[in-house]
Amino acid sequence: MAMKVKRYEAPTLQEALQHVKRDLGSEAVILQTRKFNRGGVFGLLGKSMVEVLAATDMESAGASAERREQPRAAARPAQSPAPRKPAQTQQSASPKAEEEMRSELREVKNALQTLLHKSRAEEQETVNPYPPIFGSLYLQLIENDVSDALAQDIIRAMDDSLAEEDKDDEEAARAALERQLRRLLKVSGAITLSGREPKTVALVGPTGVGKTTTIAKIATVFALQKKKSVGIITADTYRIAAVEQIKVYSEILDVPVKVVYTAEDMKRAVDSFADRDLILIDTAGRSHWDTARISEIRDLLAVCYPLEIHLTLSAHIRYKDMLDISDKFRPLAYNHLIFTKLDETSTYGNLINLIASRNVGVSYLCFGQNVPGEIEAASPGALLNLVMGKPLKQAVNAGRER
Ligand SMILES: Nc1nc2c(ncn2[C@@H]2O[C@H](COP(=O)(O)OP(=O)(O)OP(=O)(O)O)[C@@H](O)[C@H]2O)c(=O)[nH]1
Ligand SMILES: [Mg+2]
Repeated sequence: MAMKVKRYEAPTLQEALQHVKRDLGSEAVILQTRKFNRGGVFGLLGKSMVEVLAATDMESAGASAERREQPRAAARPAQSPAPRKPAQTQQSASPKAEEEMRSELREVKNALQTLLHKSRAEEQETVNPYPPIFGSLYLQLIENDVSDALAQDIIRAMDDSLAEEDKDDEEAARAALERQLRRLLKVSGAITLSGREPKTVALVGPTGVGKTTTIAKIATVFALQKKKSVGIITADTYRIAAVEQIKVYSEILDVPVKVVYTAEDMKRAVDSFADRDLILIDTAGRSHWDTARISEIRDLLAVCYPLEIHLTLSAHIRYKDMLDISDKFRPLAYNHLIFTKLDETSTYGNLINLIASRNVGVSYLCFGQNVPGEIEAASPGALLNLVMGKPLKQAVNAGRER
């Protein structure tokens, strides 16, 4: 005789038992019941469910299925074919058959016991040890596009950093989250001038991300607000309009601009700005797949070391593209990140994902087309506000740390 063991899930025990009865018949033996949570975050906020393990012998299961299929036949025994032996009649089975059945039932019970031990052990490993506030903070990170892996790392680190008695305290949990985010957020902030030598800063990156606009914004901050002497060099001679664009800004700002075509030109231009506080170098936008053109930029910049190289990225692109771009521009040895077009997205988790995966600090955040303005030196506070879903302007202003 073969046994049939099945697992049933339902929101309540009653419903689960109804399934068992319908499926296996009323002779089914209930071997185990347990409650568990389905879905949610780390098993939190999930739906409470009941699991029932039930067993019956195949014959009675078959009989019950047959009874379900032929309810009328049972009501009219005279017209029906010879009925199958119902499960109850097993009482009249031979002692040998009965012993066989008992021994099989024992085997099934043993097997089930082992299985249940295993699943309990697994359950204990996966059951969430975190309090509900951790679940809602985790959701907040996910809703803001922080990657699942990073969000889980953050929650785990929060858990490690908090004393047991503080874990249910919302304020303590939020403070722990802030600490973890600040730990991850590498920020280099505004360009600092080094003193007697001019600080030389180049912006590189994909096409149309806002390099030229950002150079104009930075030039404004230093030339007009900080009253520093600034020189601009453009190596973007690829598009005719590019030179015109930078010349317009240079006239408005009253900042000299030099156009360079070759490495020798670049060297001369940098030398000619030796008396300046800040030299800003604009480069042509390059597709990150165009390794040959990225190498051209590297050759041009090679003559003006030491310099800071800021990889400029649009904040609204996919995380995968950010990773690809940050990889493909590596030959340029960039040492800072600028995020532009923050105004063209509403979630900022990607910034955190990228910063956490690259050992490069963020210098500036840009959030509009207007020059001057719509640029802010990056700060942990601003990034933190952004990733926690504060409105953009509020986030960057509140993040200002002077
Ligand atoms: N919304 C928004 N638009 C921006 C921002 N920065 C630049 N732009 C716009 O993006 C477009 C391209 O800006 P550019 O400064 O020419 O970009 P680029 O990286 O120099 O472009 P290439 O030199 O062609 O590679 C322009 O329309 C800018 O006004 C920003 O922070 N937010
Ligand atoms: Mg440009």
